[in-house]
Amino acid sequence: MKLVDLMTEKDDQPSIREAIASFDPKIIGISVRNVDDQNMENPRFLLDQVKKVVTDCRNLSDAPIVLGGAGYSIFPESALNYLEADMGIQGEGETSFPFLLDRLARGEDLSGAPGLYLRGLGQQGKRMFEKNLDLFPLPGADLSSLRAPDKQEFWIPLQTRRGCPMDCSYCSTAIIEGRPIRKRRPDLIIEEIASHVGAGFQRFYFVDNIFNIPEEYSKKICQKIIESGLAISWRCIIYPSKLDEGLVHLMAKAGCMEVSLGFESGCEQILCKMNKRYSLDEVRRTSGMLKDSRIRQMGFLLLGGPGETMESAQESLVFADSLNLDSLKITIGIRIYPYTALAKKATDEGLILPEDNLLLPRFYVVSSLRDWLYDTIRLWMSDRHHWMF
Ligand code: B12
Ligand code: SF4
Repeated sequence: MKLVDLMTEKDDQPSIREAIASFDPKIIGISVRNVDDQNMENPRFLLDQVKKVVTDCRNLSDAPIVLGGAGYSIFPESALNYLEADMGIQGEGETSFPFLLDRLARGEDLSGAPGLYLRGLGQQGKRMFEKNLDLFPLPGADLSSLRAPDKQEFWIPLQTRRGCPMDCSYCSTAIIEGRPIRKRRPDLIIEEIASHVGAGFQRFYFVDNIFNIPEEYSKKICQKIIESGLAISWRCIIYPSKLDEGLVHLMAKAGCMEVSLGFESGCEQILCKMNKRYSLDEVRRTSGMLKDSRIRQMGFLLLGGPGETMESAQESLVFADSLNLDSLKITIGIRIYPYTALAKKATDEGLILPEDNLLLPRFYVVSSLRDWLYDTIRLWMSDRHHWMF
């Protein structure tokens, strides 16, 4: 087995050529994390680069090419067709990929293989969400050391749980990881962190969709880090409610130095339309507690979606400004993902057709506000250098 990290390569082809020549693989897996950058003004569609990787592999090897990853999982059929690979696995790969390898090695029929899509033949088997995540090994420090020679600077991604029980109107996460939260045993997380610390790493990024839910589990993770005496710093993504003072204190004591705080709007009506389950008071309280504990905050605003008006957008900017965040990322227009409430709304309003291929980035924006939003944000940003979009 050989791992090629194309994220760090300037030119993909030599690395692919070298890897394939070195051991003549029987199968090639490609991880497709991002389809595009969700930027409506100047979208970067990233799959043409991936298609080139698929073509290079095809020209150098007869091995079947399998796709997987978060981006792929949102569009299992259309991404497979677009990229012209042989097959793809939707969702988590730990069970499905070995299952596929086993069937292929035995020359058996692939029908029923969990989460598997074959190009031109569609889905072969129902996808699986393993309840007991502890059955899946964590990557370990050896793999990270290969990827990151500069250990002091690198943020090790670490996932403690999968799934998100929230149901935000525009979000594709449920398609990737499902709704129920599935958690790893905290002891195993600490072991993973300790092995990285032993190898010289000290920065971690908890890539859980929401770090603060369920609260008791988050507290346990923090307590275990504190008890372990591991001197680490870390970041995470939090939901702006359900964060009590006890958890914030534990997070700070355990080394949390920054959170992503995606409150997305400063207008209660818009929050309601996005199906957010918090009020502006809760966001303010959460932000205040984080500030008191000296945890840096990167806020997020998502403007131009259903119901947005000049007034609601202004309210959002005033609200975000009042929080005195360390940084703020503003996105104008909302990327439309299949099977979401936003996709339904966009279809009902005739913005997209039911048969449109959403793999190619489409955005929901109140069209009369589009130019005004860009002009207004640019004006606000001119003297707020910690804001970006
Ligand atoms: C954490 C996170 C971030 C963090 C990353 C921190 C870090 N240091 O890694 C931050 C906040 C920085 C971030 C930024 C962005 N993100 Co982000 N992020 C995520 C998130 C929540 C988790 C990703 C993760 O690490 N998962 C854990 C790992 C273990 O899972 P995994 O990679 O999916 O792998 C599993 C399976 O997919 C499968 N698999 C993976 N590869 C393969 C390969 C094969 C062959 C097989 C068989 C299986 C397989 O098996 C694995 C184990 O089960 C996802 C949402 C989600 N829940 O997936 C969004 C997500 C990936 N991000 C997304 C986006 C758009 C972005 C941004 C472009 C946002 C922006 N506008 O700036 C940037 C891009 C950053 C970049 N350079 O890539 C989108 C991508 C969709 C799209 N349109 O392309 C997602 C899906 C969110 C969403 N629902 O819209 N992100
Ligand atoms: S909380 Fe985040 S991950 Fe969960 S549904 Fe909302 S946007 Fe998606």
